[in-house]
Amino acid sequence: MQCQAENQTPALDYLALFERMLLIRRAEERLSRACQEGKLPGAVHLYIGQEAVAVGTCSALENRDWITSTHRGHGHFLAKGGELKAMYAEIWGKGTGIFCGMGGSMHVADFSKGILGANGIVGGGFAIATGAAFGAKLRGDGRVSACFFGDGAANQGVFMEGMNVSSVWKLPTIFICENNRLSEFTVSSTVTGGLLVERAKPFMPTTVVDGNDVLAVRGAMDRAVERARSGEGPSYIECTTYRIRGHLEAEDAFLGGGKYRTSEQIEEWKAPEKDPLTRFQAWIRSNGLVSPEKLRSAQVSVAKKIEEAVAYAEASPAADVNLAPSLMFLGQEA
Ligand SMILES: Cc1ncc(C[n+]2csc(CCOP(=O)(O)OP(=O)(O)O)c2C)c(N)n1
Repeated sequence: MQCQAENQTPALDYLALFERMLLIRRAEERLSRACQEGKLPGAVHLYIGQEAVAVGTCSALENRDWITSTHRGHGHFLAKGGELKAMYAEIWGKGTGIFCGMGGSMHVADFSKGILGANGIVGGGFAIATGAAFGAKLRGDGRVSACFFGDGAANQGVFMEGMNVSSVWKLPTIFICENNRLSEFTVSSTVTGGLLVERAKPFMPTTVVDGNDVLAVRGAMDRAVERARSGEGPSYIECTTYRIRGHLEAEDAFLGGGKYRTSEQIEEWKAPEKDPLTRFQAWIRSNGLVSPEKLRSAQVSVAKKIEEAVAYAEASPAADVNLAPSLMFLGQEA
């Protein structure tokens, strides 16, 4: 399978795109290992197989732009410039984590990078992203607000509310559906009527792209960002992709031997011509866009970064449980 290079910004940094996808992949493989070793205090939902969506979209955004994420949020966090060490420490439940270790995997956020947060509430990002877009519109600051959500989340009513408000007020919201065909332990087509893209069409321009092709995603995002910044309003981008890992690590314990997909299907999506990372690497190599040496040194530097972050998380002090009540009442003291 080829990567789509049409409508691309000439100045695209292919190595940076590759490195960021690689960082997300390797960081999550390491999380999987840590989970199997019993080192993580909470659940992790891995993003492996969907990296091209986070990187293709976030690479088109500026630091000041907003994103809202999902329960499967590590890729979004890292793609938008979140710090790996702070994310790992959070997932390890340590005081040096981005939320002092009190939130875990489903609450990684960094407002200074425009990351409004992962979210354990399926569909929780629709209203937050729309609100951030409304704020940008009121201030006229030119910021864009990108909302990641899964095909399962598209069955939440607030999806329609977010699209409606974004449409009538011409808000700079970009709805990014990661259609990985699965919703927890359910095949989405068994619980979803019609095509998701049809739900967005009455409100805004829509596009369905190959979500495992980082350049196709980037091209669609560039057009949506341009439209949002110029005040024309929202866009909907549906990225077709596939989740390689289970809904969450330790899925087998939940399923108790039950199955909701075949191993052949997983293997099919892991194939080099479908996998977003190996496919993009093959494409940049065969087109002579990045030298094999640079690709090798990217592998080395990413591996080093990950081990440093693991060491940092493991050496950090545990979260201070006394923070729990003060965080809870923080908003009520004012
Ligand atoms: C409001 C709400 N309902 C149900 C759940 C349980 N739940 C967690 S993830 C999930 C499936 C989400 O599917 P999708 O939006 O397609 O995201 P994906 O897991 O495929 O990334 C469900 C039903 C939840 N966390 N929040």
